[in-house]
Amino acid sequence: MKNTINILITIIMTAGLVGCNNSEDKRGNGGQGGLATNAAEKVYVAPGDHDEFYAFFSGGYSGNLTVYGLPSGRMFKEIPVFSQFATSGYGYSEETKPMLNTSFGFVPWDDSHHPDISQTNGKLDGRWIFINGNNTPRIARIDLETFETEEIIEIPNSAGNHSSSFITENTEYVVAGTRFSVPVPQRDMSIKDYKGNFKGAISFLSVDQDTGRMDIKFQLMMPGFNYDLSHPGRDKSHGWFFFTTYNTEEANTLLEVNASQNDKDFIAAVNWKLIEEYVNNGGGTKMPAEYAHNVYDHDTHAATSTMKKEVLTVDPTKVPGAVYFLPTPKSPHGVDVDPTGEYIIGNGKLSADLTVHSFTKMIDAIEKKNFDGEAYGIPILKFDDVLAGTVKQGGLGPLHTEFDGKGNAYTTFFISSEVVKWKLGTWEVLDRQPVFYSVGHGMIPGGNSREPFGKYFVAMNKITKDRYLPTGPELEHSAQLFDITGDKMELLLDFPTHGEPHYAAGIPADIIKNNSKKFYKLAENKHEHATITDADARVERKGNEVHVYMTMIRSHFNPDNIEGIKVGDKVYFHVTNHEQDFDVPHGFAMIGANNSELLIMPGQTKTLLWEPKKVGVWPFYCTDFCSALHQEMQGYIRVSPASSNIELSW
Ligand code: K7E
Ligand code: RUQ
Ligand code: CUA
Repeated sequence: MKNTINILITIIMTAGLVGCNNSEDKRGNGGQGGLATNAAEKVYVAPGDHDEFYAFFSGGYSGNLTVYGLPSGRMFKEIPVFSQFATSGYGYSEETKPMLNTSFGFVPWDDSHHPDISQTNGKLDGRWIFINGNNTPRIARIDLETFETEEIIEIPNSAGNHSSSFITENTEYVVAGTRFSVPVPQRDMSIKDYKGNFKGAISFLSVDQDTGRMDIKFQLMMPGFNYDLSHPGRDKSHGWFFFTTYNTEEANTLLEVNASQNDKDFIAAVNWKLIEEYVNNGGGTKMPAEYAHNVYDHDTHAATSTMKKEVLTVDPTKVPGAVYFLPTPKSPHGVDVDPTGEYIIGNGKLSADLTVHSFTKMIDAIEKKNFDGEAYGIPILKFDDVLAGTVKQGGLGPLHTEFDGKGNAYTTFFISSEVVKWKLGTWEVLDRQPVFYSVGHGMIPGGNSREPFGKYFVAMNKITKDRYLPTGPELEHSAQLFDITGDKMELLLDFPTHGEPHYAAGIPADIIKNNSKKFYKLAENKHEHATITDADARVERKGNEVHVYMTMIRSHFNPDNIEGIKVGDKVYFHVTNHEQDFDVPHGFAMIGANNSELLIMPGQTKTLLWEPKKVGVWPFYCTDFCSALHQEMQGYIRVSPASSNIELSW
């Protein structure tokens, strides 16, 4: 057993090199005689034309979300979520700083992995997109009219918020599962006492259907395994949620070896409807827990952060029938449910085969109470009772599976660096294509819904090596676009991605593009420091705080000369953009300000804090080229010594 593990580990460690040495067929044309002009035509979006799909890529360690067009592979936007973003001043402006507040204080960075788009009746509806922060456990909701982060909620009792942020088919819940089990509540205890004492919290966040507001409805306190990924049941399995586990050995050191002892770990099947009912009837235990809930309001153009004090926890053994374990070979990473809701696919990352469980068989086995013992009071179903089939010779190191809605599944293999297309039900391998190199997730637009749009498959590769012009030791990751409308997948395009996109979510552009916000109405601006008419532009002093109520329009600021500011003052520039037109932002930058600039959209107010340190006359200017007279859009602040008694004037 140990030998097998060591061999697998060696293979895993050399995986990158396998790709690199594969120099014969670097173009990835699968021997089809060069990338056809056909491929170029298929990805060509003529100037002025629009792409057919939006694709939202997680940023991994960039903490953000990037927006691409498919099939062109053009990047349109980076949406700041968990990380400060100088381009727009997100996390720097006074209005957006509260978004990054946590119970640990201001945490302006995270590691974002899995975006998922809201659904109604199992179909993409394009209202919101959710994404997880892995490091300091958080879930964010981004509004798809404004493409702005509207809400971030911290997840207490969690660490490594990885089996997140997947949603149920009416967006009833967004799920956040912990990868690292931890002491609950957190306390000072010996790490050696991990086994049996740490807990794995799986949180179900309810989503208000009008506002999108999230709230932690309950936390299921699972045994101390690692909950790696999750997937909602859908259609016939709607009401269930599936989670992969690894480290059911509960090792606390050298997991590489110690968590690979068991031949099988589990997929945990959670009947959330049953738990919801239990909780609605007063079940569960409230426990103290501190976590931040941050909400951005598009009327006030500002965020507020509230610290919550309590969370409702549920012990799974107190709700009979709520949780079962499905034995699944070889440290499964991804778990994916097909569009019919029948097949639950475990991607055992140390395996060559894929294990597919049957939802129908699972329900039968549960009814017959045919169990194979239990783990911490949770019944374990018999492997053979729930097995639907095995996909043989799949490749090596399966990670994630997507669906085209036509009965086919596409699994990514990290070690053998390929995508394998196979048939649901017959488990027959239909096609395999190399990717360059070492793919993580794949994505088919709508692949997480009942109705996938099975036209393209995007492979998100971890290793780029020779695919682009070299840019020093660090290269951007590479995505590859395949046409999957034929029997064989056809590679169309390579394009670079930003940060580390673990996963992506795609949606037909038609569903959201016509709702996209053009600008904010100035008359509806409810910012507490908005300056709606030029006559209200002014400067006010309160002790050493100075508030500048400033307006901007092509191509000047009002006021643009201010005197009477002193060293030691805290100057708040509340700047309102008076433009009322699509795509006319102005910027505001102040010399020596250590918190980036502001980029202010038409109708919006944003605030920059400046603490002048030096006496002098200091310029500020607009940072966004906005008109032929953009270079004229500037002003001066006179800063006098702290002892001066010059009056404010503007
Ligand atoms: Cu496989 Cu975070 Cu979904 Cu990366 S995870 S690949
Ligand atoms: S200016 S157009 Cu700095 Cu030439 Cu930008
Ligand atoms: Cu306003 Cu440039």
